[in-house]
Amino acid sequence: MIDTLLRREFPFASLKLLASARSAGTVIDVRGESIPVLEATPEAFEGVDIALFSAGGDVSLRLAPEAVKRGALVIDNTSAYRMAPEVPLVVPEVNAHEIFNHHGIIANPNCSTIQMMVALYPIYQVYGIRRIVVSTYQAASGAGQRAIEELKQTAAAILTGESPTASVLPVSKLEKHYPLAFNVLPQIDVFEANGYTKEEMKMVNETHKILADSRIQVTPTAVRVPVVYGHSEAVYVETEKPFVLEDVKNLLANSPGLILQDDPANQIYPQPLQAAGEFPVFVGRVRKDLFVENGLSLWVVADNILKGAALNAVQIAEIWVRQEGVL
Ligand code: 2RA
Repeated sequence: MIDTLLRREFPFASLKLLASARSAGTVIDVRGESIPVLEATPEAFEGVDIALFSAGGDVSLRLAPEAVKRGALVIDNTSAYRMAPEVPLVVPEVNAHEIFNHHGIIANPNCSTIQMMVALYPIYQVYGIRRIVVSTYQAASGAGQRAIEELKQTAAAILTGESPTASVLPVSKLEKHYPLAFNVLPQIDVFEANGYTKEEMKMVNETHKILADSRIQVTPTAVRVPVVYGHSEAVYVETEKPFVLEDVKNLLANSPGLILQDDPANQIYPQPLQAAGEFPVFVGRVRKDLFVENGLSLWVVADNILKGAALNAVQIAEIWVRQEGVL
């Protein structure tokens, strides 16, 4: 988050770093200035204009209202408020106007939904979308630093002939764990009663809320793959209106936040290793279904930590600052 603020040259006059009591006292160097990390208490939000929250849903539920009470605009990176009707759920390339309908809190969507929305919104606007079938290939970093460490440890164990042990993935709070190295785990977050995981249901519900269209039939399968940074998605859509493939490619090539990387003859297509550390969403392998009249397949890749989290939050803050002259 700090890195993104600096890379985007966000116009902050001062930066306050808040964390749990355990992390308070650490000093972080920002632009050559040593900034102490303070404990996140309700009073700590006094004088804060914009509060970027990314410390888990419980912390957001406890402290976001305190920050709002003290005059801050909260941009929340957790799932705590995403589906609350009075809280806008914003992907700036799609529904930036919602930023101005907030009541103190704006929610940042889940990473896998954000990149899919950036890629699909131009298509939705021009052709309409009836149905989305999406399979994700999600990086370990989506499950946190411990998951990254576990991926590296399990890979090292297998490569040296030891048996890998896992205690974090697929879901740290559950009892059963499986190694991710040289493996693929079709479970991200806990299962719901309908057989879908929470991550998959986020893709359904958040798509409906962001596009303000709950008629779209979304069928997701969310999968963790042994990649450190960068989520990939195989997205299949059925549009309402017929399309010409070249027109769709041109549309995607000229849409905000998107880079078209689609040149099969030269083996050009998005890859997480190349997308890691980058701000845009990359789209490629754009092709027409062989059998279904309005069927279209896409391959969508983005840095889940940047566009899927920090960058999207900072973009929301940028728009707010620009329009409101807050700072
Ligand atoms: C994941 N969706 O990749 C999560 C992170 N928000 O597990």
